Amino acid sequence: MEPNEGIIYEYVWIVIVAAIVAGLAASLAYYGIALDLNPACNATPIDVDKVLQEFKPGVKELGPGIYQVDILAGQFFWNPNKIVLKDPVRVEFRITSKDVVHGFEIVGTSVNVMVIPGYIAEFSWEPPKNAEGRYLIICHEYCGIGHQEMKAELIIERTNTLLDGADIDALEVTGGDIGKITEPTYIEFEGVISG
Ligand SMILES: [Cu+2]
Repeated sequence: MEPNEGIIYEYVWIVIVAAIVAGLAASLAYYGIALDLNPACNATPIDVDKVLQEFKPGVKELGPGIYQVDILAGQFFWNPNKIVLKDPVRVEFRITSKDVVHGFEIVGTSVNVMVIPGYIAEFSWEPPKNAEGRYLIICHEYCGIGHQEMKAELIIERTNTLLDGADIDALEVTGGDIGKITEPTYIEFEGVISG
């Protein structure tokens, strides 16, 4: 083979590789721009007003030591972001998201649940009897640029009045010292997801 012939083959390969790269880039541009097919990283369009008609974030005491905690998650907050529970025996959580998937975790406990827009995650948690003080709540699903700032706190106060009572067996918490949690169920909001 002549020396020139080798250089021609080099150019041919450069042109072929360049054509493949250009073809891939053009197909990405075509799918993204012309067909509007993009990775599923957009926020779910939620009718937040409709959600808030049914869902009021906050803490309700249902009975002695029994709490219902309704939490709204969003980029990048938990509402409420400070939860105070006195002598909790059982906590009924209801959590929803107004935009993307978040992850609700009470650090150091068994509470770790996905939060999905358009759905209420319902589960209950029996905090361990010795749980007391401040617990950090974080988001454990990457949800955007402010994800690491998505924090809240749970404060468990103990007066021991419940524990001093005769009905101590009723307060027995099983499942280790991180608390017993039920499997979350996801209840769909009717007609809040648009498009
Ligand atoms: Cu997050």
